[in-house]
Amino acid sequence: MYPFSKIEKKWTRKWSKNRIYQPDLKKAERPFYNLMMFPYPSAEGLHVGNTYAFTGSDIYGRFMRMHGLDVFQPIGLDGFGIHSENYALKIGQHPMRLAKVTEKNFYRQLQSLGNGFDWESHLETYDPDYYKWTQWLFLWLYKHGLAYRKKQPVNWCPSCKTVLADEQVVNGECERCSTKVTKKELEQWFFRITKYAERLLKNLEKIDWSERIKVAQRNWIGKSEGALIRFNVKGQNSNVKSYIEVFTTRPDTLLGATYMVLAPEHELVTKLKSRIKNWGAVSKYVTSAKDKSEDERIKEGRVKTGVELKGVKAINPATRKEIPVWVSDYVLVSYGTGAIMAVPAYDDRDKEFAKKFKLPIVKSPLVSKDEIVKKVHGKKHVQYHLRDWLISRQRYWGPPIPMIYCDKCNWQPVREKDLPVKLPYIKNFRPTGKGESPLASVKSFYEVRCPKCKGKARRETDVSDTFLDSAWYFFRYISTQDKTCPWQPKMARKWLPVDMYIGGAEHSVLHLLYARFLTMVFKDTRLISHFEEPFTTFRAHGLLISEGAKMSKSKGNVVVPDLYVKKFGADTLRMYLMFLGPFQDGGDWRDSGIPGITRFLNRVWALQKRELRKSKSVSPWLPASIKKVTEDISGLRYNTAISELMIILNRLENEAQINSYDFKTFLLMLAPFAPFITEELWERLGYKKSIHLERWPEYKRGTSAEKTFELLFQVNGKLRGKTMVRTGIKESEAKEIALRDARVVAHVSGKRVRRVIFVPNRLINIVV
Ligand code: ANZ
Ligand code: ZN
Repeated sequence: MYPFSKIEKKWTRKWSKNRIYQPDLKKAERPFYNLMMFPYPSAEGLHVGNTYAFTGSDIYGRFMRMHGLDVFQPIGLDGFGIHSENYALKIGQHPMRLAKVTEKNFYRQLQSLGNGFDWESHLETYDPDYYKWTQWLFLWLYKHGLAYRKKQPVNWCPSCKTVLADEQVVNGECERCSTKVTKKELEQWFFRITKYAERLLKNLEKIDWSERIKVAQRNWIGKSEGALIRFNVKGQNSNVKSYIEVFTTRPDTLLGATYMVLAPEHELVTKLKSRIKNWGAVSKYVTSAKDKSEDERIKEGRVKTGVELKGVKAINPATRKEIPVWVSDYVLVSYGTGAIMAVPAYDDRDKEFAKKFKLPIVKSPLVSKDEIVKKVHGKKHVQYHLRDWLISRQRYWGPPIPMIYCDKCNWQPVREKDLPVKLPYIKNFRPTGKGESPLASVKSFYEVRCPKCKGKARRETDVSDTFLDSAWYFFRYISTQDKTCPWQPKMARKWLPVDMYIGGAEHSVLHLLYARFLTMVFKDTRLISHFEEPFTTFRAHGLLISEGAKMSKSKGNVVVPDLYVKKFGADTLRMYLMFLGPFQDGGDWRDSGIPGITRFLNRVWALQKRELRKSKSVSPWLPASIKKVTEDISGLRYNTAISELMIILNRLENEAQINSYDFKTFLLMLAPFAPFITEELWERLGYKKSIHLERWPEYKRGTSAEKTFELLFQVNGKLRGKTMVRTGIKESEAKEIALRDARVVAHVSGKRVRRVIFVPNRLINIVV
C-alpha cells in the first residue's frame, strides 16, 4: 500500500504553513464563497455523514480554485443548543467544559480529511465574541418591530415536567420518556417572519436551488387563496360581536354550508357564554381540548369530537337559513379566523363530523366564486400556513435574550455597550420543569437595573433558539476578527451572497428559511445593500446509509471516519464516499467496497515508476475525458467523474510509454478527489507550486472533444487494443499511436511488420 499516512501528515502541515487555502479576504479579485453547513458537535465527534457532505463540498471548492477563483471555504461549529446540552446532561459534564473538548476533537478530525478550510476564519456559536452579535441582531429586529412578545402554547412533557423544543417531540411524544406531549401557555419572544411570507415564496423562482428544497419551502409557507365571509349570529344583543367570520378556499360551496365550527379557543365561545344553554358541557370540552397538540388535533382519520353551542344560531348569508354552531378541536385557532363554515358534502373532515353528529349534508349546486363572494359582501383573502418564528427557549445552553423587564418601563433592550449578555457558568443547568430557564434561579444573573429608569428590573432568563445562531453565521465568517461590527459592509460587498452552499435536505424549511428571512430583513434595514437572497446556489446532498440501513446509534451501525482515515487514508475515504452514487442522491456505505479504491490509488502511485514521454499536449483521446470529468464535477456527479478517471488510468497503464502531458492532466483532474496523493506525485514530478493552485485542464469546447472516434488496434486481424483519437487522423499517426499500446507492442516486438492496413476513422491492422 502506498505510504498515505506519511504523505497526509506531510501535506497537512505544508498546506497550513503555506496557507494555500486562505485567500486574502480583503484583496481577493475573483471571490468565490464556497460554504458547507457547519456541524453541531455531537457526542462521538464527526460522523461519516458529515464527512460525506464536507468532501462533496470541498471537491467543488477545489474545482473552482483550479479555475482561478479565490475560493473561501470557512468552517465552524454550531455548538449551542439542545443537542450539545442533552449530551452534556447524559454524561454528567458541563456544556461549557464539554464544548472545549469537542471543539478540539472536531477540528482535528476535520483537518485529517484534507478539506481546504480557511482555518483563520473559524467561529463557534457559543463564543461570546460570536453571540454578542447574535444578541445584537435580536435587538436590531426588536428595534425594527420584528421581534415581539405574545402568549403561546408550547410543548410540555407532564412526566419530565419540562418544556420541549419541537425537535424533541417525536410523533407527539416526548423523545426521552415517550409520554404524550401536551400544551402549556407561556409568554414568548417571536420574530415576525410571516411579514415576509410572500417574498420568501416569490423569490424561490429566482434562486438556483435543489428543486426538492424549493418544493418543501413552498409547502411550508403554504399559500392559500380564498375569501373571508361573515355569518351573522342570530338574535345577539348589541355588546356581543354580531358575526362569525370564516376563511374558506371554497366560497363556491357556500350554499352547502350546513353548520359552523369554532375552535375551542375562539374568543366568541366565552363571549357568547350567557347565551349558551349547555355551558357546562361546552366549557368542559374547551378545557379538555386545550392540552392536545395541534398535530394530534388535525391528524387524519382521528375520531371527531365536539359540542354544539345550544341557543346559538348563525345565518348562512347565501341561503338565509339558520344553521347550528359547534365547537370542535379539528378547527385550529391559529389558522385563518379560527372558525369554519362546514360543507359536509364537499369536505371530508366536515362529512365525518356531520355523519357522527347527524348534521345535514346538502349537495348544493356549485356557484361562481367571484360572484358569490361579492354577493355576500365577503372579501378575497390570502392566507399562509407559515407561523411566526418562536425564539424563546427555556433552556440553559444558548445566548441569553438581551432584554430587561421593568415594572415601570415594560420591556427594555439591553444597551449595545453592555453586550454581550454573557451566559454565566452555573452548576445546575438542568431544565427546571417549571416552564422557565435554569437561569431564572440565578439571582446574580437576573437582578439588574432598568436601562431606562435605573430602577430595579429583571433580566429575561430565556435563551434564544439555536436556529438564530445558524441563520446568520455565514455573514460572520467574512469578518471574524472584527470586534466592532457583526460583519464589515465592504467585505459583504465582496464576498456575499454565498456562491455555493451545500447541506442536508433535512434543513430545507427551518435553517434555510430562517437564513433567507434574516437576509431580507438585513436588506430592508440597510445592513446590506446589494442582495436579499443569502445563497445563490444551494444543493442538497443525499443521505448516506450503511450496509442497506439508515445509520443510527441504536442500531450500532454509525460509521466513524477516524478508523478509516487511519486504516486506508483520507484520499481513499474521500474517493470511496464520492464513488457511492450521485452526490445529490446519497449512497450505501459498505466496508467491502473500500479495497477497490485502495487498489486504484495504489495503481496511481505506481505510475510514477513508469517511463514518461515528453509531450506538450495531451493525446487525442484525452479531451473527451477532460470534458466528461469537467461536466460531471460541475453537476456534482462525482461518481461518474471517478469512473472516467478509472478509465483514464487503464489507458495510461496500457501505454508502452506514457505521454507526460496525459499523466499531468490525469493528476490535475484527480486532485480535488484525492488531494494528498496527487500533491505528492506532483511534487515528485518536480513542481514547486501546489497542484491545488494549478489551472484545471482545458478541452476545446465543441471541437476536439466531439470529433473523435474509437480507433481499433489489430495485430494480424485480432483486436489488441483501442483508443479515442481525433477524426480524420492519418495512417502514419495512427500507426504511431498503435505502436505505443502495450498489448500491441507485446504482439509486434521482435517481428517484422509486413503490411499495415488502415481503414480511415475505424481501425488499423498491423500484419507481422
Ligand atoms: C369550506 C370548504 C369546503 C373548505 C370544501 C374546504 C373544502 P387550506 O387549503 O389549508 O388553506 N379551514 C379554514 N380555517 C381552518 C382552521 N382554523 N382549522 C381547520 N380548518 C380550517 O385550507 C383551507 C380550508 O380549511 C378552508 O376552506 C376551511 O374549509 C378549512 F369543500 O371552507 B374550507
Ligand atoms: Zn424602568
